[in-house]
Amino acid sequence: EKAKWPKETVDLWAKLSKKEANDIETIQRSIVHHVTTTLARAAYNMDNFSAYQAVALSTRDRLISRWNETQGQLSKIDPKRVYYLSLEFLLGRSMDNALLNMGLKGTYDKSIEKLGFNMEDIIESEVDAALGNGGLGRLAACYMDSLATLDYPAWGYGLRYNYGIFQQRIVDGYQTEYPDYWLNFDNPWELARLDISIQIGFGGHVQTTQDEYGVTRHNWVPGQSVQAIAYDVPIPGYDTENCNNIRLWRSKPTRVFDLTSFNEGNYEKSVEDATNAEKITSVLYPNDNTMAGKELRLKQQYFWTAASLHDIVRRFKKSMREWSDFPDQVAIQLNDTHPTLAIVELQRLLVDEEMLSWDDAWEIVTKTFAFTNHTVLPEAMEKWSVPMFEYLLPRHLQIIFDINLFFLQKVEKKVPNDRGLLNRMSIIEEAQPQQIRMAHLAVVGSHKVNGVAALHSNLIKTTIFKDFVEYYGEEKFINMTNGVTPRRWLHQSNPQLSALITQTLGNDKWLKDLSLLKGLAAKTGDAAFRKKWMTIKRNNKVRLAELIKERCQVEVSPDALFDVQVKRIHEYKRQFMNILSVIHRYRTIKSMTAAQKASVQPRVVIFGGKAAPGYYIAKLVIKLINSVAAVVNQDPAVGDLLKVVFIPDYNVSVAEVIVPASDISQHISTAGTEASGTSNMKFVLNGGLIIGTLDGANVEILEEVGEDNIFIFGCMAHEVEDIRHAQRYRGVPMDPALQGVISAIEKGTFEDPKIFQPLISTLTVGKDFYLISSDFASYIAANQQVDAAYKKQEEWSKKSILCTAHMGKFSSDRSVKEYADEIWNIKPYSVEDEGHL
Ligand code: CR6
Repeated sequence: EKAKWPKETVDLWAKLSKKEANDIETIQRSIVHHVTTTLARAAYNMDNFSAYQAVALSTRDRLISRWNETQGQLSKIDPKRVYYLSLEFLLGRSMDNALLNMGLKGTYDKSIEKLGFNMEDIIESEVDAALGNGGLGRLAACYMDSLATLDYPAWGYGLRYNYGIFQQRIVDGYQTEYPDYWLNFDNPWELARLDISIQIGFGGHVQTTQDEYGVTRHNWVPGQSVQAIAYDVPIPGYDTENCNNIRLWRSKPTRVFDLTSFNEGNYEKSVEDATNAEKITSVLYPNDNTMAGKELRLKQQYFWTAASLHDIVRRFKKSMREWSDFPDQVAIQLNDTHPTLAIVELQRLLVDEEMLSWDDAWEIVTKTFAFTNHTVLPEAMEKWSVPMFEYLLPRHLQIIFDINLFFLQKVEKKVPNDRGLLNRMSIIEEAQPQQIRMAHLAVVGSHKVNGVAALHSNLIKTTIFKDFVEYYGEEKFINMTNGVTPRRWLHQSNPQLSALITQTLGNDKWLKDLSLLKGLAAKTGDAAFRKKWMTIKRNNKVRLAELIKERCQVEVSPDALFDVQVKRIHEYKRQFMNILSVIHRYRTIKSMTAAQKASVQPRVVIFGGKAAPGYYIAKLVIKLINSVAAVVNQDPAVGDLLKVVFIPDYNVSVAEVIVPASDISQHISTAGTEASGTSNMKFVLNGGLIIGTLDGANVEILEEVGEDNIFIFGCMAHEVEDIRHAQRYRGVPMDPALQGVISAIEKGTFEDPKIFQPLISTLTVGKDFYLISSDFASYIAANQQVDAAYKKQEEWSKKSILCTAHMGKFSSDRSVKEYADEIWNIKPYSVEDEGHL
């Protein structure tokens, strides 16, 4: 089209599509323009929320310019791209982050202030985009920030759920769930691409024919279809013009399909089918580290992987390259097993639709995909029942059986006559009914498999993937230790500390090279610096105390030690052990004389986190925490020596207040169960010490900060099985301190003890699967060391500074660079760098 335009038209377009200026007046104009036209409001009936909307729209205009520029330049260069497939992107709020990353926060601050509003209030009006459960979803969000910041050509692909993770309210101490209506008001951070719509089939049957050469061809004829509509979420990098994309799919009924039902004269059925189509992307499954096995979840997985692959393949085809070039243009990272069907879908497209031979197709597939494993917990391993799968995806089932057949034939050739081995390695589990093991399929269909922390990556090699390591060799199984973005988790959430660090190091380069934080280590001897450091921590504690007052109606002193455990509620994370130790602390204080009490270190124990709605035991833990809090907080014998709070509805924006305010945080999973953890990194980055087991990334944090700056306790991963065995068969008695705590609960110190009986039962000898009893004594001792260390404030401030100073390794910039170099083989392209054009 453009070729036909006269020169003056082309010039006019070029002139008018220049980027907007970023001076105060232009920004104010754009805000007022959005107020008066987009929102159709007048200045006199503006509230904080409409001010937020207008500022968001003005910010978005600037994001879109960068997005267009980046994507336009990249489609010309057409470099190898990485596609990050994740069912969860836990983005949280966008406005503050977008302004900081684009370097516009200061200008917007001033622009807004003169228009009669205050930035902080406006920021508070934004609702979180909560399209994730916990660590896995937030990791995807941190990786997107780092990929954009480092100028990597990368796209995320996910689902646009109408409802994100449920809202949690506490009623009578119990968790209750409410829907998360995050789209009730327009979402300014997305662009609907109504022109990008892809048909996705389900069900039906497979036609088998012979082609002219006598080759058998399979053609899947779906029984139903739905439409996938694209919504794009721009992701700006920090201190770069580059702006990447997350494409989220929304399901809609197809026109064609509506017509079929209509022609059959069944209007009601056509409406029902339409509603069913929309259901696919209606809700995020609220399970963290557990598999629910619901049909709708499988539909989500196929809908999303098929739409994403279609999009990726369409982009590849524009370049007119050979199919064998596909892995040189495309890397696809599978975030856990959730997108494993993409492996099968690509094989199907190449063999059934593009007519490649099975072997050629399979070589392309395995060179393209790589797989990240995030857990070893058996209850989290995805398995799909074969009959259900066949009903939804008959052709894909055939392909999986073929992949498995060819794979097992090779195993048999390498290791003959070992039926046990074939059974263990098979993608199909011979159960009643048969099950598809998605982790095995992901390993077989990928060229690299990684764990998310050193300990975890080693563990998967000796447990769930042991046979695969022996078959493929060590090189396929690697470690990529998780990381977090310092932009959101320090610069944005802890602005005072960020400013102090920049001032101390002389510039803000550390925000793009976190290893520079080590320059802070030299400052531990500087008393004035230490004072500034600790004043900032106290300011952050005051801010958290205000949030606690508002949400829990409890007054806490910012001079007490703030002890935090915020994360999903799960038995393996042992919030139960934490609250039991709090009861122990309570009983100890109660038994003290006034003189003894004078030397107790005051502590505020802060909990937060959601339990999966169907996870009965986890929900009881929340109830116990709240029951203990109710008794402790009003006991005059305890006063400020101990306070306990459960902050409801823990999410990303609440974490941004909690993380900078912690003195000590708890990362106390049974060794070998927490694959990595990422909040541990965020707390230490903000000068908070941690108490933890030798699990996940704690091990590497210990290596970096040194044993004087971390509190480690409990058994090691390799000891766990022996301890369980001893408990079961040698009847090891319960820890005496723990016994005392249990008796107190059973005596009714905290509400009707009958309520907590199922919880207590998990501890009785032989059943204490998470080893609360055997770790209890060392846990109590470690907490006493924390108290003693905190009393020496000068020493503590040095530890706090050293913690931050040694966190360089845990930037997600380091993580994505390792992925880019060792798995994806992609290079950065900076959009300003005209040399690439
Ligand atoms: N639940 C791990 O449990 C890890 C994240 C991100 C988890 C956690 O230790 O830090 O992934 N696993 O790698 C899964 O979600 C399966 C998580 O968030």
